[in-house]
Amino acid sequence: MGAPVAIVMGSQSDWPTMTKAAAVLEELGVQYDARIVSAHRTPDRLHSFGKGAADEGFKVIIAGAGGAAHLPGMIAALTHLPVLGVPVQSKALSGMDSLLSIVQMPAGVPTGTLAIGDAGATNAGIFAASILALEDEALAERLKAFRQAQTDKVAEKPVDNP
Ligand code: RP5
Repeated sequence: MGAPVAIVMGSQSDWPTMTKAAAVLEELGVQYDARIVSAHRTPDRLHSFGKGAADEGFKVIIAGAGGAAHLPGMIAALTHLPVLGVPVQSKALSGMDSLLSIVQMPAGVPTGTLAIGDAGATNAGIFAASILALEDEALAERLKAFRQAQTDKVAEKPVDNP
């Protein structure tokens, strides 16, 4: 069986952000396939990816793009699979452009929208894992352990030089 998660991004320049989604999926033992699919520079690749994603065996798609970030919404228009959009932090407008491009989808074509930048990419990975965990008990256990370990790392009192 192929990877259940596709991580797609508009440009090579998005990878330093999107690698955060990949890293957390690796930590949770979830396979992914990472690809560059540009809504504007490779529209034919976008169309064939979106149309073929379910047949390829993907269950969840994480899509990250910056600036005029049409990639997540266009993929959502082409597939019934859940699409999690990551607004990549742009240079000119700090990712506000990316965020607004992804979040304001018309009714009927939902795109889950995460935070701008690294936190959004990490959370997209965790979110994808929690969707898959609905039907994967072992993954659900790994996810619970991951969350518990995160909780356990938070000290009750602050120190001067952590
Ligand atoms: C978007 O334009 C990409 O998702 C990227 O965030 C941004 C800039 O792309 P490059 O000019 O760095 O390739 O399509």
